[in-house]
Amino acid sequence: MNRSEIIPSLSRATRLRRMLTGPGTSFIMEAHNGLSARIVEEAGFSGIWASGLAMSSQFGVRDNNEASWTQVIDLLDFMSDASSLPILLDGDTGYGNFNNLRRLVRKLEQRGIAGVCIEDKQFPKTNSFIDSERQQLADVDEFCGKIKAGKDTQADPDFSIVARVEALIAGWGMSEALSRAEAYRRAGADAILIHSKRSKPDEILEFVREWAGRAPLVIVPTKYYSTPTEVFRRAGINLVIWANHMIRSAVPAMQAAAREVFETQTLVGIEERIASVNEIFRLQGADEYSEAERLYATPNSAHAVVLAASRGDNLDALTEDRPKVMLPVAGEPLLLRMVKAFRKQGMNDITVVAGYKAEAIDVAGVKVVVNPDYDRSGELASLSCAVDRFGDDTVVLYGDLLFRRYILRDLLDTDADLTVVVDSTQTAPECPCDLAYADLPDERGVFGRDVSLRRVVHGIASQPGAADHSAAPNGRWIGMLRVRGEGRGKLLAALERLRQQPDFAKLGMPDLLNALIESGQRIKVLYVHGHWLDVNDHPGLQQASDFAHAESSFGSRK
Ligand code: SPV
Ligand code: MG
Repeated sequence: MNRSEIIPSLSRATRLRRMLTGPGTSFIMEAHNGLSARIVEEAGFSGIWASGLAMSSQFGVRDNNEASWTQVIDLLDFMSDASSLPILLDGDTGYGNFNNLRRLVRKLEQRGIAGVCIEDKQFPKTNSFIDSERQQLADVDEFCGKIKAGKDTQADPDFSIVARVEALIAGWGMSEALSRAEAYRRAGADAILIHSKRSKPDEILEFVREWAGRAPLVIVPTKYYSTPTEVFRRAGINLVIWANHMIRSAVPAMQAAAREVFETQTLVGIEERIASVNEIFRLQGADEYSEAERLYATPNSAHAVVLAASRGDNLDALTEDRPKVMLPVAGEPLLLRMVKAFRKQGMNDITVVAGYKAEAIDVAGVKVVVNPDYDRSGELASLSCAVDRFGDDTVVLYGDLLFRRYILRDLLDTDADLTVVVDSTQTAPECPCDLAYADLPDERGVFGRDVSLRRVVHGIASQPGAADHSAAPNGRWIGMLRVRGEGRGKLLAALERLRQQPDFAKLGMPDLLNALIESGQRIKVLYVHGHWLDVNDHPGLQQASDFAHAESSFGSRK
Protein backbone atom coordinates (compact mmCIF):
# COMPACT_ATOMS: atom_id res chain seq x y z
CA MET A 1 0.00 0.00 0.00
CA ASN A 2 1.51 3.37 -0.88
CA ARG A 3 0.73 6.85 0.33
CA SER A 4 -1.82 7.59 -2.37
CA GLU A 5 -3.93 4.72 -1.10
CA ILE A 6 -4.01 6.02 2.47
CA ILE A 7 -6.26 9.07 2.64
CA PRO A 8 -4.13 11.88 4.12
CA SER A 9 -7.12 13.70 5.66
CA LEU A 10 -7.59 10.83 8.11
CA SER A 11 -5.94 11.09 11.50
CA ARG A 12 -2.50 9.59 11.78
CA ALA A 13 -3.74 6.92 14.16
CA THR A 14 -6.46 5.93 11.68
CA ARG A 15 -3.95 5.76 8.85
CA LEU A 16 -1.67 3.44 10.82
CA ARG A 17 -4.64 1.31 11.82
CA ARG A 18 -5.67 1.02 8.17
CA MET A 19 -2.15 -0.09 7.27
CA LEU A 20 -2.39 -2.79 9.92
CA THR A 21 -5.86 -3.98 9.04
CA GLY A 22 -6.34 -2.99 5.43
CA PRO A 23 -5.78 -5.20 2.42
CA GLY A 24 -2.28 -5.73 1.04
CA THR A 25 1.13 -5.17 2.58
CA SER A 26 2.27 -1.73 3.76
CA PHE A 27 5.86 -0.60 4.24
CA ILE A 28 7.16 1.90 6.73
CA MET A 29 10.66 3.29 7.05
CA GLU A 30 12.80 4.12 10.04
CA ALA A 31 13.44 7.73 10.99
CA HIS A 32 15.36 9.01 13.97
CA ASN A 33 14.87 12.79 13.98
CA GLY A 34 12.87 15.54 12.29
CA LEU A 35 15.06 15.71 9.21
CA SER A 36 15.00 11.98 8.50
CA ALA A 37 11.24 11.94 9.15
CA ARG A 38 10.78 14.55 6.46
CA ILE A 39 13.06 12.67 4.07
CA VAL A 40 11.09 9.47 4.61
CA GLU A 41 7.84 11.28 3.87
CA GLU A 42 9.23 12.90 0.70
CA ALA A 43 10.38 9.50 -0.53
CA GLY A 44 6.73 8.43 -0.54
CA PHE A 45 6.40 6.16 2.49
CA SER A 46 3.07 6.02 4.25
CA GLY A 47 4.46 5.71 7.74
CA ILE A 48 7.48 5.98 10.01
CA TRP A 49 9.09 3.52 12.39
CA ALA A 50 10.62 5.49 15.25
CA SER A 51 13.32 2.91 15.85
CA GLY A 52 14.84 2.51 19.29
CA LEU A 53 18.14 1.48 17.73
CA ALA A 54 18.25 4.46 15.38
CA MET A 55 17.08 7.02 17.94
CA SER A 56 19.56 5.83 20.56
CA SER A 57 22.40 5.82 18.04
CA GLN A 58 21.69 9.36 16.83
CA PHE A 59 22.00 10.34 20.51
CA GLY A 60 25.30 8.43 20.55
CA VAL A 61 24.15 6.02 23.27
CA ARG A 62 23.39 2.29 23.30
CA ASP A 63 20.07 0.61 22.58
CA ASN A 64 19.77 -0.34 26.26
CA ASN A 65 17.32 2.31 27.46
CA GLU A 66 20.24 4.64 28.06
CA ALA A 67 18.16 7.49 26.61
CA SER A 68 15.31 8.21 28.99
CA TRP A 69 11.74 7.80 27.81
CA THR A 70 11.13 11.54 28.08
CA GLN A 71 14.12 12.15 25.82
CA VAL A 72 12.50 9.78 23.33
CA ILE A 73 9.22 11.69 23.62
CA ASP A 74 11.01 14.99 22.98
CA LEU A 75 12.61 13.52 19.88
CA LEU A 76 9.25 12.22 18.68
CA ASP A 77 7.86 15.71 19.06
CA PHE A 78 10.31 16.97 16.44
CA MET A 79 9.56 14.04 14.15
CA SER A 80 5.84 14.53 14.49
CA ASP A 81 6.19 18.24 13.63
CA ALA A 82 8.50 17.59 10.69
CA SER A 83 6.29 15.04 8.99
CA SER A 84 2.59 14.41 8.56
CA LEU A 85 3.02 10.64 8.48
CA PRO A 86 1.74 8.25 11.13
CA ILE A 87 4.58 7.29 13.46
CA LEU A 88 4.78 3.89 15.12
CA LEU A 89 7.07 4.17 18.14
CA ASP A 90 9.41 1.34 18.96
CA GLY A 91 8.53 1.65 22.64
CA ASP A 92 10.94 -1.09 23.84
CA THR A 93 9.33 -2.67 26.92
CA GLY A 94 7.14 0.33 27.62
CA TYR A 95 9.89 1.74 29.84
CA GLY A 96 8.68 0.04 33.02
CA ASN A 97 5.52 -1.67 34.25
CA PHE A 98 1.82 -1.22 33.31
CA ASN A 99 1.78 2.20 34.91
CA ASN A 100 4.73 3.50 32.89
CA LEU A 101 2.98 2.29 29.77
CA ARG A 102 -0.23 4.13 30.69
CA ARG A 103 1.70 7.36 31.04
CA LEU A 104 3.59 6.66 27.80
CA VAL A 105 0.35 6.13 25.85
CA ARG A 106 -1.08 9.40 27.18
CA LYS A 107 2.04 11.33 26.22
CA LEU A 108 2.22 9.73 22.77
CA GLU A 109 -1.37 10.59 21.97
CA GLN A 110 -0.76 14.18 23.09
CA ARG A 111 2.02 14.39 20.53
CA GLY A 112 0.11 12.88 17.64
CA ILE A 113 1.95 9.56 17.60
CA ALA A 114 -0.16 6.89 15.93
CA GLY A 115 0.84 3.81 17.88
CA VAL A 116 3.41 2.06 20.01
CA CYS A 117 5.08 -1.32 19.72
CA ILE A 118 6.12 -2.97 22.98
CA GLU A 119 8.30 -6.05 23.23
CA ASP A 120 8.01 -8.85 25.76
CA LYS A 121 11.42 -8.39 27.36
CA GLN A 122 12.54 -6.95 30.65
CA PHE A 123 13.50 -3.38 31.35
CA PRO A 124 16.19 -2.27 30.59
CA LYS A 125 16.22 -4.14 27.30
CA THR A 126 19.02 -4.96 24.90
CA ASN A 127 18.78 -4.86 21.11
CA SER A 128 17.47 -8.17 19.77
CA PHE A 129 20.62 -8.79 17.77
CA ILE A 130 23.03 -8.57 20.73
CA ASP A 131 23.48 -11.77 22.77
CA SER A 132 19.99 -12.79 21.80
CA GLU A 133 20.06 -16.14 23.60
CA ARG A 134 20.62 -14.33 26.90
CA GLN A 135 17.63 -12.05 26.46
CA GLN A 136 15.26 -12.21 29.42
CA LEU A 137 11.65 -12.48 28.30
CA ALA A 138 8.82 -10.86 30.21
CA ASP A 139 6.33 -12.87 32.22
CA VAL A 140 3.35 -13.43 29.90
CA ASP A 141 0.70 -12.33 32.41
CA GLU A 142 2.61 -9.24 33.37
CA PHE A 143 3.00 -8.34 29.71
CA CYS A 144 -0.69 -8.95 29.03
CA GLY A 145 -1.51 -6.61 31.94
CA LYS A 146 0.62 -3.97 30.30
CA ILE A 147 -1.22 -4.34 26.98
CA LYS A 148 -4.60 -4.08 28.74
CA ALA A 149 -3.46 -1.03 30.66
CA GLY A 150 -2.37 0.66 27.44
CA LYS A 151 -5.59 -0.16 25.62
CA ASP A 152 -7.69 1.10 28.55
CA THR A 153 -5.70 4.35 28.61
CA GLN A 154 -5.81 5.42 24.96
CA ALA A 155 -8.31 8.14 24.17
CA ASP A 156 -8.42 7.59 20.41
CA PRO A 157 -9.86 4.16 19.58
CA ASP A 158 -7.58 4.04 16.51
CA PHE A 159 -4.33 4.39 18.49
CA SER A 160 -2.55 1.05 17.98
CA ILE A 161 -0.66 -1.11 20.42
CA VAL A 162 1.51 -3.66 18.66
CA ALA A 163 2.81 -6.54 20.79
CA ARG A 164 6.25 -7.77 19.78
CA VAL A 165 7.07 -11.40 20.39
CA GLU A 166 10.76 -12.05 21.13
CA ALA A 167 10.49 -15.82 21.73
CA LEU A 168 12.19 -16.73 18.42
CA ILE A 169 14.95 -14.19 19.09
CA ALA A 170 15.63 -15.59 22.56
CA GLY A 171 15.58 -19.17 21.25
CA TRP A 172 12.41 -20.24 23.09
CA GLY A 173 10.88 -21.90 20.02
CA MET A 174 7.87 -21.68 17.77
CA SER A 175 5.20 -22.96 20.14
CA GLU A 176 6.24 -20.43 22.81
CA ALA A 177 6.10 -17.69 20.17
CA LEU A 178 2.62 -18.76 19.07
CA SER A 179 1.23 -19.07 22.56
CA ARG A 180 2.62 -15.67 23.58
CA ALA A 181 1.19 -14.08 20.44
CA GLU A 182 -2.22 -15.58 21.18
CA ALA A 183 -2.12 -14.35 24.78
CA TYR A 184 -1.24 -10.84 23.63
CA ARG A 185 -4.01 -10.88 21.01
CA ARG A 186 -6.51 -11.84 23.70
CA ALA A 187 -5.18 -9.07 25.94
CA GLY A 188 -6.16 -6.56 23.25
CA ALA A 189 -3.07 -6.06 21.07
CA ASP A 190 -4.01 -4.59 17.69
CA ALA A 191 -1.24 -6.50 15.89
CA ILE A 192 1.60 -8.91 16.56
CA LEU A 193 5.19 -8.16 15.57
CA ILE A 194 6.99 -11.44 15.13
CA HIS A 195 10.74 -10.93 15.12
CA SER A 196 13.50 -13.21 13.83
CA LYS A 197 17.28 -13.02 13.72
CA ARG A 198 17.69 -15.61 10.94
CA SER A 199 19.00 -14.78 7.49
CA LYS A 200 16.12 -16.68 5.87
CA PRO A 201 12.43 -16.07 6.58
CA ASP A 202 11.60 -19.75 7.27
CA GLU A 203 10.53 -19.37 10.89
CA ILE A 204 8.61 -16.19 10.10
CA LEU A 205 6.72 -17.96 7.31
CA GLU A 206 6.07 -20.94 9.57
CA PHE A 207 4.70 -18.59 12.23
CA VAL A 208 2.48 -16.90 9.62
CA ARG A 209 1.05 -20.26 8.55
CA GLU A 210 0.32 -21.36 12.11
CA TRP A 211 -1.06 -17.98 13.06
CA ALA A 212 -3.62 -18.18 10.28
CA GLY A 213 -4.64 -14.54 10.24
CA ARG A 214 -5.86 -14.31 13.84
CA ALA A 215 -4.61 -10.70 14.06
CA PRO A 216 -2.57 -8.41 11.81
CA LEU A 217 1.12 -9.34 11.51
CA VAL A 218 4.14 -7.05 11.42
CA ILE A 219 7.70 -8.08 10.52
CA VAL A 220 11.19 -6.52 10.58
CA PRO A 221 13.30 -8.20 7.88
CA THR A 222 16.62 -6.65 8.96
CA LYS A 223 18.41 -10.01 8.97
CA TYR A 224 16.46 -11.80 6.22
CA TYR A 225 16.72 -8.74 3.99
CA SER A 226 17.46 -10.68 0.79
CA THR A 227 13.99 -12.23 0.83
CA PRO A 228 12.01 -10.95 -2.17
CA THR A 229 9.32 -8.59 -0.99
CA GLU A 230 6.80 -10.60 -2.96
CA VAL A 231 7.24 -13.40 -0.41
CA PHE A 232 5.93 -11.09 2.34
CA ARG A 233 3.04 -9.98 0.17
CA ARG A 234 2.05 -13.55 -0.68
CA ALA A 235 2.30 -14.56 2.97
CA GLY A 236 -0.22 -11.82 3.77
CA ILE A 237 2.05 -9.81 6.09
CA ASN A 238 0.23 -6.57 6.91
CA LEU A 239 3.14 -4.31 7.73
CA VAL A 240 6.83 -4.52 6.87
CA ILE A 241 9.24 -2.32 8.82
CA TRP A 242 12.53 -1.26 7.18
CA ALA A 243 13.90 -0.69 10.64
CA ASN A 244 17.26 1.07 10.56
CA HIS A 245 18.18 2.02 7.02
CA MET A 246 18.17 5.81 7.32
CA ILE A 247 20.67 5.88 10.16
CA ARG A 248 22.81 3.19 8.51
CA SER A 249 22.91 5.01 5.19
CA ALA A 250 23.87 8.28 6.91
CA VAL A 251 26.78 6.73 8.81
CA PRO A 252 29.10 5.81 5.89
CA ALA A 253 28.32 9.15 4.19
CA MET A 254 29.35 11.08 7.31
CA GLN A 255 32.38 8.87 7.94
CA ALA A 256 33.64 9.35 4.38
CA ALA A 257 33.11 13.13 4.46
CA ALA A 258 34.78 13.55 7.85
CA ARG A 259 37.75 11.42 6.81
CA GLU A 260 38.22 13.17 3.50
CA VAL A 261 38.04 16.69 4.89
CA PHE A 262 40.39 15.77 7.71
CA GLU A 263 42.92 14.22 5.36
CA THR A 264 42.77 16.76 2.53
CA GLN A 265 42.17 19.87 4.65
CA THR A 266 39.83 21.20 2.00
CA LEU A 267 36.12 21.05 1.27
CA VAL A 268 36.61 20.98 -2.49
CA GLY A 269 36.52 17.20 -2.77
CA ILE A 270 33.18 16.74 -1.04
CA GLU A 271 31.27 19.93 -1.87
CA GLU A 272 29.50 18.54 -4.90
CA ARG A 273 28.72 15.18 -3.29
CA ILE A 274 26.91 16.55 -0.29
CA ALA A 275 23.54 18.27 0.10
CA SER A 276 23.66 21.97 -0.70
CA VAL A 277 22.92 24.41 2.08
CA ASN A 278 19.81 25.38 0.11
CA GLU A 279 18.64 21.77 0.19
CA ILE A 280 18.96 21.84 3.97
CA PHE A 281 16.95 25.08 4.04
CA ARG A 282 14.31 23.46 1.85
CA LEU A 283 14.05 20.43 4.13
CA GLN A 284 13.74 22.75 7.11
CA GLY A 285 10.83 24.53 5.44
CA ALA A 286 12.59 27.88 5.05
CA ASP A 287 10.12 28.95 2.34
CA GLU A 288 7.20 28.57 4.67
CA TYR A 289 9.01 30.77 7.16
CA SER A 290 9.42 33.50 4.53
CA GLU A 291 5.74 33.29 3.66
CA ALA A 292 4.80 33.55 7.32
CA GLU A 293 7.15 36.49 7.72
CA ARG A 294 5.36 38.23 4.87
CA LEU A 295 2.07 37.74 6.65
CA TYR A 296 2.96 38.37 10.25
CA ALA A 297 6.33 40.00 10.78
CA THR A 298 6.28 42.90 8.32
CA PRO A 299 2.65 43.13 7.24
CA ASN A 300 2.68 46.88 6.71
CA SER A 301 5.98 47.42 5.01
CA ALA A 302 6.34 47.67 1.26
CA HIS A 303 7.46 44.71 -0.81
CA ALA A 304 10.15 45.04 -3.46
CA VAL A 305 10.13 43.37 -6.86
CA VAL A 306 13.46 43.70 -8.62
CA LEU A 307 13.66 42.96 -12.35
CA ALA A 308 17.03 41.34 -12.84
CA ALA A 309 16.67 38.76 -15.60
CA SER A 310 18.99 40.29 -18.17
CA ARG A 311 22.68 39.70 -18.65
CA GLY A 312 23.61 43.31 -19.43
CA ASP A 313 24.49 43.43 -23.10
CA ASN A 314 27.35 45.87 -22.96
CA LEU A 315 29.22 44.16 -20.15
CA ASP A 316 30.02 40.90 -21.88
CA ALA A 317 33.26 39.78 -20.28
CA LEU A 318 32.15 40.78 -16.79
CA THR A 319 28.82 38.98 -17.00
CA GLU A 320 30.10 35.65 -18.27
CA ASP A 321 29.30 33.92 -14.99
CA ARG A 322 26.75 36.23 -13.40
CA PRO A 323 23.91 38.57 -14.24
CA LYS A 324 24.45 42.31 -14.22
CA VAL A 325 22.92 42.71 -10.75
CA MET A 326 25.69 40.61 -9.23
CA LEU A 327 28.48 42.84 -10.56
CA PRO A 328 30.47 44.32 -7.72
CA VAL A 329 30.30 48.06 -7.32
CA ALA A 330 32.83 49.39 -4.84
CA GLY A 331 33.21 45.85 -3.54
CA GLU A 332 29.54 44.96 -3.17
CA PRO A 333 27.15 43.46 -5.73
CA LEU A 334 24.66 45.96 -7.09
CA LEU A 335 21.80 43.84 -5.80
CA LEU A 336 23.20 43.74 -2.28
CA ARG A 337 23.42 47.54 -2.27
CA MET A 338 19.81 47.73 -3.30
CA VAL A 339 18.75 45.18 -0.69
CA LYS A 340 20.51 47.21 2.00
CA ALA A 341 18.63 50.29 0.85
CA PHE A 342 15.33 48.39 1.13
CA ARG A 343 16.18 47.17 4.60
CA LYS A 344 16.93 50.72 5.73
CA GLN A 345 13.30 51.48 4.90
CA GLY A 346 12.06 48.37 6.74
CA MET A 347 11.39 46.51 3.48
CA ASN A 348 12.26 42.87 4.07
CA ASP A 349 10.04 41.19 1.53
CA ILE A 350 12.27 41.30 -1.51
CA THR A 351 11.68 39.31 -4.69
CA VAL A 352 14.22 39.22 -7.48
CA VAL A 353 13.07 38.07 -10.91
CA ALA A 354 16.13 36.36 -12.31
CA GLY A 355 16.84 34.81 -15.69
CA TYR A 356 20.39 34.84 -17.02
CA LYS A 357 22.66 32.95 -14.58
CA ALA A 358 19.90 32.93 -12.00
CA GLU A 359 21.88 30.49 -9.87
CA ALA A 360 24.58 33.14 -9.36
CA ILE A 361 22.17 35.36 -7.44
CA ASP A 362 23.42 34.97 -3.95
CA VAL A 363 22.08 37.61 -1.60
CA ALA A 364 20.74 36.45 1.74
CA GLY A 365 17.08 36.91 2.48
CA VAL A 366 15.79 37.58 -1.03
CA LYS A 367 13.29 35.35 -2.77
CA VAL A 368 14.45 34.52 -6.27
CA VAL A 369 11.85 33.68 -8.91
CA VAL A 370 13.01 32.75 -12.37
CA ASN A 371 11.73 33.87 -15.76
CA PRO A 372 12.67 30.75 -17.72
CA ASP A 373 12.19 32.58 -21.04
CA TYR A 374 14.37 35.53 -20.10
CA ASP A 375 16.34 35.41 -23.36
CA ARG A 376 13.20 35.51 -25.49
CA SER A 377 11.04 37.85 -23.46
CA GLY A 378 11.03 41.29 -21.92
CA GLU A 379 10.37 43.07 -18.68
CA LEU A 380 6.64 42.41 -18.56
CA ALA A 381 7.17 38.68 -18.92
CA SER A 382 9.56 38.92 -15.97
CA LEU A 383 7.13 41.02 -13.98
CA SER A 384 4.42 38.41 -14.61
CA CYS A 385 6.61 35.83 -12.84
CA ALA A 386 6.35 37.89 -9.66
CA VAL A 387 2.69 38.92 -9.58
CA ASP A 388 1.92 36.70 -6.63
CA ARG A 389 4.74 38.38 -4.71
CA PHE A 390 2.98 41.75 -4.81
CA GLY A 391 1.76 43.03 -1.49
CA ASP A 392 -0.63 45.89 -0.83
CA ASP A 393 2.35 48.13 -1.26
CA THR A 394 5.09 47.20 -3.72
CA VAL A 395 8.02 48.99 -5.28
CA VAL A 396 8.96 47.61 -8.69
CA LEU A 397 12.37 48.56 -9.95
CA TYR A 398 15.17 47.65 -12.31
CA GLY A 399 18.01 45.72 -10.74
CA ASP A 400 20.79 47.86 -12.17
CA LEU A 401 19.86 51.00 -10.28
CA LEU A 402 21.92 52.84 -7.74
CA PHE A 403 20.19 55.64 -5.93
CA ARG A 404 20.58 57.86 -2.92
CA ARG A 405 18.44 56.49 -0.16
CA TYR A 406 16.19 59.53 0.18
CA ILE A 407 14.71 58.72 -3.26
CA LEU A 408 13.23 55.48 -2.01
CA ARG A 409 12.21 57.10 1.27
CA ASP A 410 10.38 59.92 -0.56
CA LEU A 411 8.71 57.42 -2.88
CA LEU A 412 7.45 55.52 0.17
CA ASP A 413 6.05 58.78 1.55
CA THR A 414 3.77 59.34 -1.45
CA ASP A 415 0.09 58.58 -1.13
CA ALA A 416 -1.03 57.83 -4.72
CA ASP A 417 -1.98 54.35 -5.90
CA LEU A 418 0.67 54.50 -8.61
CA THR A 419 3.80 56.66 -8.50
CA VAL A 420 6.87 56.84 -10.73
CA VAL A 421 10.17 58.54 -10.03
CA VAL A 422 11.23 60.92 -12.83
CA ASP A 423 14.60 62.64 -13.01
CA SER A 424 14.07 66.10 -14.42
CA THR A 425 17.76 66.74 -15.01
CA GLN A 426 17.99 64.22 -17.83
CA THR A 427 15.73 65.43 -20.60
CA ALA A 428 18.15 64.84 -23.49
CA PRO A 429 20.45 61.94 -22.76
CA GLU A 430 22.59 60.48 -25.52
CA CYS A 431 21.52 56.87 -25.07
CA PRO A 432 18.02 55.48 -25.44
CA CYS A 433 16.16 55.68 -22.15
CA ASP A 434 12.64 55.93 -20.77
CA LEU A 435 11.65 59.53 -21.54
CA ALA A 436 8.87 60.74 -19.30
CA TYR A 437 6.18 63.20 -20.39
CA ALA A 438 4.15 64.72 -17.59
CA ASP A 439 1.35 67.26 -17.34
CA LEU A 440 3.64 69.71 -15.52
CA PRO A 441 7.38 70.24 -15.59
CA ASP A 442 9.51 70.02 -12.51
CA GLU A 443 9.32 73.46 -10.99
CA ARG A 444 11.91 73.15 -8.36
CA GLY A 445 10.70 76.24 -6.56
CA VAL A 446 7.25 74.66 -6.01
CA PHE A 447 7.83 71.55 -4.00
CA GLY A 448 5.26 68.78 -3.77
CA ARG A 449 3.01 69.79 -6.69
CA ASP A 450 0.66 67.10 -7.93
CA VAL A 451 2.08 66.01 -11.26
CA SER A 452 0.72 63.21 -13.45
CA LEU A 453 2.51 61.07 -15.97
CA ARG A 454 1.17 61.28 -19.52
CA ARG A 455 3.40 58.89 -21.35
CA VAL A 456 6.74 57.12 -21.27
CA VAL A 457 8.66 56.64 -24.50
CA HIS A 458 11.75 54.55 -24.85
CA GLY A 459 14.13 56.46 -27.09
CA ILE A 460 16.51 59.41 -27.47
CA ALA A 461 14.90 62.77 -26.99
CA SER A 462 17.12 64.62 -29.39
CA GLN A 463 16.78 62.15 -32.24
CA PRO A 464 14.00 62.85 -34.73
CA GLY A 465 11.38 60.14 -34.75
CA ALA A 466 12.64 58.50 -31.60
CA ALA A 467 10.21 60.08 -29.26
CA ASP A 468 7.05 62.02 -28.88
CA HIS A 469 7.90 65.41 -30.37
CA SER A 470 4.79 67.25 -29.45
CA ALA A 471 6.86 68.56 -26.54
CA ALA A 472 10.21 68.00 -24.94
CA PRO A 473 10.18 65.27 -22.32
CA ASN A 474 9.97 66.39 -18.73
CA GLY A 475 12.60 63.99 -17.61
CA ARG A 476 13.61 60.40 -17.49
CA TRP A 477 11.78 57.62 -15.68
CA ILE A 478 14.46 56.08 -13.53
CA GLY A 479 12.87 52.62 -13.49
CA MET A 480 11.17 52.88 -10.10
CA LEU A 481 7.43 52.43 -9.65
CA ARG A 482 5.39 52.22 -6.48
CA VAL A 483 2.09 50.36 -6.54
CA ARG A 484 -0.16 50.53 -3.52
CA GLY A 485 -3.79 50.02 -2.47
CA GLU A 486 -6.04 49.86 -5.49
CA GLY A 487 -3.03 50.40 -7.75
CA ARG A 488 -2.20 46.74 -7.43
CA GLY A 489 -5.46 45.55 -8.96
CA LYS A 490 -5.20 48.17 -11.70
CA LEU A 491 -1.67 47.14 -12.56
CA LEU A 492 -2.47 43.45 -12.58
CA ALA A 493 -5.51 44.05 -14.82
CA ALA A 494 -3.42 46.09 -17.28
CA LEU A 495 -0.73 43.42 -17.26
CA GLU A 496 -3.35 40.78 -17.99
CA ARG A 497 -4.73 42.81 -20.92
CA LEU A 498 -1.25 43.20 -22.37
CA ARG A 499 -0.60 39.51 -21.92
CA GLN A 500 -3.31 38.84 -24.50
CA GLN A 501 -1.35 40.78 -27.13
CA PRO A 502 0.72 38.71 -29.56
CA ASP A 503 3.78 40.89 -28.96
CA PHE A 504 3.62 40.52 -25.15
CA ALA A 505 7.05 38.88 -25.01
CA LYS A 506 8.59 42.06 -26.37
CA LEU A 507 6.87 44.51 -24.03
CA GLY A 508 8.66 46.51 -21.37
CA MET A 509 7.66 48.48 -18.30
CA PRO A 510 6.91 51.67 -20.31
CA ASP A 511 4.22 49.72 -22.20
CA LEU A 512 2.59 48.86 -18.90
CA LEU A 513 2.70 52.45 -17.66
CA ASN A 514 1.19 53.68 -20.95
CA ALA A 515 -1.51 51.00 -20.86
CA LEU A 516 -2.45 52.12 -17.34
CA ILE A 517 -2.64 55.77 -18.43
CA GLU A 518 -4.67 54.86 -21.52
CA SER A 519 -7.17 53.02 -19.37
CA GLY A 520 -7.67 56.20 -17.35
CA GLN A 521 -5.43 55.48 -14.33
CA ARG A 522 -3.54 58.35 -12.84
CA ILE A 523 0.16 57.83 -12.26
CA LYS A 524 1.74 60.36 -9.97
CA VAL A 525 5.18 61.73 -10.80
CA LEU A 526 7.76 62.17 -8.07
CA TYR A 527 10.45 64.42 -9.50
CA VAL A 528 14.04 64.00 -8.43
CA HIS A 529 17.08 65.87 -9.56
CA GLY A 530 19.90 63.39 -10.19
CA HIS A 531 21.32 61.31 -7.32
CA TRP A 532 20.86 58.01 -9.12
CA LEU A 533 22.28 56.10 -12.03
CA ASP A 534 21.88 52.83 -13.87
CA VAL A 535 24.67 50.54 -14.95
CA ASN A 536 24.65 49.73 -18.65
CA ASP A 537 28.27 49.61 -19.74
CA HIS A 538 31.85 49.87 -18.54
CA PRO A 539 31.82 53.64 -18.07
CA GLY A 540 28.52 53.21 -16.22
CA LEU A 541 30.16 50.70 -13.92
CA GLN A 542 32.99 53.11 -13.18
CA GLN A 543 30.52 55.91 -12.48
CA ALA A 544 28.58 53.55 -10.23
CA SER A 545 31.68 52.86 -8.24
CA ASP A 546 32.36 56.61 -7.82
CA PHE A 547 28.71 57.10 -6.89
CA ALA A 548 28.84 54.33 -4.31
CA HIS A 549 32.02 55.69 -2.76
CA ALA A 550 30.55 59.17 -2.60
CA GLU A 551 27.35 57.81 -1.09
CA SER A 552 29.16 55.85 1.57
CA SER A 553 31.12 58.91 2.61
CA PHE A 554 27.72 60.63 3.13
CA GLY A 555 26.08 57.45 4.34
CA SER A 556 26.03 58.17 8.03
CA ARG A 557 24.16 61.44 7.49
CA LYS A 558 21.29 59.99 5.43
C1 SPV B 1 14.67 -1.14 16.35
O1 SPV B 1 14.61 -0.65 15.22
O2 SPV B 1 15.13 -0.57 17.32
C2 SPV B 1 14.14 -2.47 16.55
C3 SPV B 1 14.13 -3.40 15.44
O3 SPV B 1 13.79 -2.79 17.63
S1 SPV B 1 15.55 -4.35 15.56
O4 SPV B 1 16.69 -3.51 15.76
O5 SPV B 1 15.62 -5.07 14.28
O6 SPV B 1 15.37 -5.27 16.66
MG1 MG C 1 14.21 -1.50 19.11
